[in-house]
Amino acid sequence: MSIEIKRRAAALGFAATGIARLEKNPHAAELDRWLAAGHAGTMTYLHRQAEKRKDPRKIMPHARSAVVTLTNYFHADLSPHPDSGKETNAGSEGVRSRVAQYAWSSDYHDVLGDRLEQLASAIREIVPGATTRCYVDAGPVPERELAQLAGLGWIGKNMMLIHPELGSFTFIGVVLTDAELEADLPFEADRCGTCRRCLDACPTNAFVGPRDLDARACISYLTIEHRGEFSDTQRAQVGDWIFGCDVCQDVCPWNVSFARATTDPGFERRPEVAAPDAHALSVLSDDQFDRHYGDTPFSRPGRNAMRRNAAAVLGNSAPRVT
Ligand code: B12
Ligand code: SF4
Ligand code: SF4
Repeated sequence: MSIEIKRRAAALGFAATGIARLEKNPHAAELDRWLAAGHAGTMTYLHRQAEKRKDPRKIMPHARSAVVTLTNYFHADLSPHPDSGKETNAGSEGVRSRVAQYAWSSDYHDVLGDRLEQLASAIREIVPGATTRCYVDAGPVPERELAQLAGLGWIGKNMMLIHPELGSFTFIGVVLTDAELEADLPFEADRCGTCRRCLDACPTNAFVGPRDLDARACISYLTIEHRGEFSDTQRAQVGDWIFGCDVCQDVCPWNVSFARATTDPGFERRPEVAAPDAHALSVLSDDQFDRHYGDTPFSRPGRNAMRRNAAAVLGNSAPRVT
């Protein structure tokens, strides 16, 4: 059954699929410690969901197995290190504004949501009577943990799930089911070794240590999850990132050596999200924003936060008067 499920997942376009038996999260203590340290900032939903993340069997009645998928979204662009002086995505006014690659196409929640539903229906066909539930990003599912348990890769020091042949520019999608499926072996090796490039390259020093990110200082959190205005410190931390941040993945040798451009038609590059004009974005009306970005990841922070981000990037690009 497991082999047939993986075959169907590959036919649907998933780059890799593994199966984990649902058990208590072996890293529940790490999650507790991370939350207690305040590293989740204002993402209070992570506190509310903690019991389910610590024991994913509680997410769905009678759940036994997790079918875990990876989808490659890499666009073959390793943005330069901020100190390298190399320019990227210069908009019409010559202002450099960067967007994390996972957002360069249509909203992955929609694309993968549909694809996971098709996989779920294949599972119900292969295992008659089985029930299923699909998750991508939203929901109380410890996705990276399950991917590691399903043998898909290890958790890097940057906290990303790294697949040994795909790298880390992947989305994780999960189908939970009450079917008893033959599970894969967890990926036990830690292939980071003595490397610490991601920790040293983070522009805001957001890593307290290996696999310990204080989200409050992470540009991804600031530009996507943070609500309200930026403090002066936060505005400066954002630098030229208008949405998300890729630095701790761009420098990872596993991406530099192994990541290959996606050929997935669901994740074709859309210029208006991949390289937005910060000036134009900073003055968009509600209607214009919905028209241009309603079906993209920019809709999560929404118009006001994106205008705030654009204004911060523009401010950071202006010559400083001393
Ligand atoms: C909240 C969140 C964020 C927050 C906090 C990030 C963080 N590091 O926790 C913010 C907004 C900052 C964020 C940023 C990003 N995110 Co995010 N995020 C999430 C979300 C919704 C929950 C993650 C979470 O629970 N964090 C709390 C920490 C403590 O839990 P954890 O990350 O699961 O870590 C577990 C393991 O590390 C394990 N563990 C600890 N020590 C050890 C040691 C070993 C040996 C092992 C095996 C395990 C282990 O214990 C932890 C608890 O179970 C997930 C989706 C989901 N439902 O899981 C997406 C998710 C993790 N994000 C994702 C992405 C793509 C990103 C960004 C790359 C986006 C971007 N380019 O801007 C950045 C990357 C930043 C980074 N380096 O982590 C992807 C990651 C895919 C992948 N291949 O890993 C996910 C899985 C969404 C998806 N479905 O694809 N994100
Ligand atoms: S996403 Fe950027 S800011 Fe966040 S931890 Fe990685 S390098 Fe640092
Ligand atoms: S940059 Fe180095 S330490 Fe960081 S995740 Fe990649 S291999 Fe691991």
